[in-house]
Amino acid sequence: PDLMGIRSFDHMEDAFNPYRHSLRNIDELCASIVRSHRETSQYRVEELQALRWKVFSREEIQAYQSKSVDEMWQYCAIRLTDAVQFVVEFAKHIPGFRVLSQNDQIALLKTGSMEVVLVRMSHFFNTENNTVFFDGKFAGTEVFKSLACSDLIASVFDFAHGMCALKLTEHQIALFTALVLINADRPCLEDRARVQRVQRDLELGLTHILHRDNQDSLLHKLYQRMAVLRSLCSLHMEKLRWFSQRYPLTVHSLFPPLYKELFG
Ligand code: MHQ
Repeated sequence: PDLMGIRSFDHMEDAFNPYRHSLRNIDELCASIVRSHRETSQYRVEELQALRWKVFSREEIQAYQSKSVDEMWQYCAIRLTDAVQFVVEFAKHIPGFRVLSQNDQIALLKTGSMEVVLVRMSHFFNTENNTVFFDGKFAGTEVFKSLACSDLIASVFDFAHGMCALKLTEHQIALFTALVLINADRPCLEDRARVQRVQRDLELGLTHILHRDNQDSLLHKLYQRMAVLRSLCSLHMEKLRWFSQRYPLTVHSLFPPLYKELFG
């Protein structure tokens, strides 16, 4: 009877404050994701701040512009893959990601890693002169001219501009990118229910920190950005198909294996 009493007391306390237990877990989840985000961010904020006005010279821009299409694609694929590698590291540190099957982890990375790179890119973006930190200096859209996909580049820069306008904190970016990655709507998932459970926890986490920051209205805007991300990534895939039809050998023998594994 004593044991029963203790049990029912526990139960009553739970019923009195149903979120007490889960809130502590959510706090821990948020803290862990923020830590993972920090540890896997490619550059440090102070580092980039110091380089903010280091832009490419006219000669350097001309050098990028006079590269051939396939040379520039290969070059950018390598830079992009570097950034993706940090995102893979980030994913591996998210508590809910590790528990998923290998196949589901790969399926989520295939669709989500590029999206996370684009969200992170807004951190390396200078809105005052519309440049992004690329290859050691800040580059405008003209640097990417020889890729021959100016529509994609313009959309990616627009997206970065829009993200910057939201002025997200480091915590908000960490939770948002985790949620971009762990999305139960992605194709080819084996255990969709499990991904859904992790996604729900992350949604609770994001809602929780937005509420704490007094910015509940951001949630809706962030979901809107997710839709834009999806269209940017299908445009990227479309360009890649176009490119690999013209330069199959470049993709086959010169693109980084990870890039081919995720996007090819
Ligand atoms: C990183 C630095 C960086 C490097 C490369 C041609 C191709 C493979 C992809 C930047 C599609 C074009 C990329 C170069 C375009 C979407 C790619 C080309 C952060 C990310 C960033 C700025 C990449 C962003 C996406 C770019 C512009 O630290």
